[in-house]
Amino acid sequence: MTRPVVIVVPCFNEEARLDGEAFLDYARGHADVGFLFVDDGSRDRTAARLERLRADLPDAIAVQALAKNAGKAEAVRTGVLAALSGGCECVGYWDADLSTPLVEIARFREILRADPALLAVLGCRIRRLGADVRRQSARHYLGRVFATAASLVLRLPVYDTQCGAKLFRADRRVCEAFAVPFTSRWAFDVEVIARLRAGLEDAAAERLFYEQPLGRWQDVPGSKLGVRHMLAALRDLWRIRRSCRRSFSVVVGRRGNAIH
Ligand SMILES: Nc1nc2c(ncn2[C@@H]2O[C@H](COP(=O)(O)OP(=O)(O)OP(=O)(O)O)[C@@H](O)[C@H]2O)c(=O)[nH]1
Ligand SMILES: [Mg+2]
Repeated sequence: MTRPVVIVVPCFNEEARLDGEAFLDYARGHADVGFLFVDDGSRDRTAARLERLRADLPDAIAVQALAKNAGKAEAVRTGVLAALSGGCECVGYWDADLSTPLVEIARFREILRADPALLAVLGCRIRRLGADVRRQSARHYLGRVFATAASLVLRLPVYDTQCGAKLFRADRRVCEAFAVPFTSRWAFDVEVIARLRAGLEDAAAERLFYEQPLGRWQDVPGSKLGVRHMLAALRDLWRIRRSCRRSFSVVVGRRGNAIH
């Protein structure tokens, strides 16, 4: 598959949730966008469903299978590296449940196109008038606590690190950010941002990212993430904070004032 925009879709036991027609329709209508599904060691019939999709539209759909369940972070990383080595212009990842509708892909790409300094466009779930963004209250408030902690760790005014829809420019810095396995299984999105901003002054780091408020986002039933995973993500965040302090210290040294 050699389309300029490749969207990696990590799939773990998605047999019941996967809306194959939505992906096929989008790929048929957008000749520049292809999908790379990474089957993350699923134990249901996800593999067969993905193979059928690929056979329907082989020039737009590819499938990569991981022998064992490795978690979303590693599934995404494997897919992103494969897409980058295939020579795409932009690579992104998108949750298989289509909580974020595929129509946002074109908008994300336009934003990257319009500003050559940007490396990444991040979907941003803001409940506001004129947008149809619905999250369960408990998940919303837990998510706000996490996102606020993440923005302090990253020293960036990022509103929503965890949205499962992101698009990156195929750039050397992006290759490097995905080159090494993430230390975090549940907060890897934060780690991607931390790697991209490492060694940069805050103002320079801010120019690499754009958060796009989504027009629509819905909680799709069947999420496999619970409170246990949220706590694990907070623990991961703590670990990322410690490694950030090491990499951000390059900036500290130059400015001569400590960052805490
Ligand atoms: N939970 C989980 N998801 C995985 C894994 N590997 C890949 N994924 C994929 O990661 C994506 C997100 O999973 P979900 O279970 O929808 O997570 P969620 O709780 O809805 O997360 P939000 O949409 O951010 O609220 C889906 O595309 C999954 O198929 C894994 O090992 N565990
Ligand atoms: Mg989901």
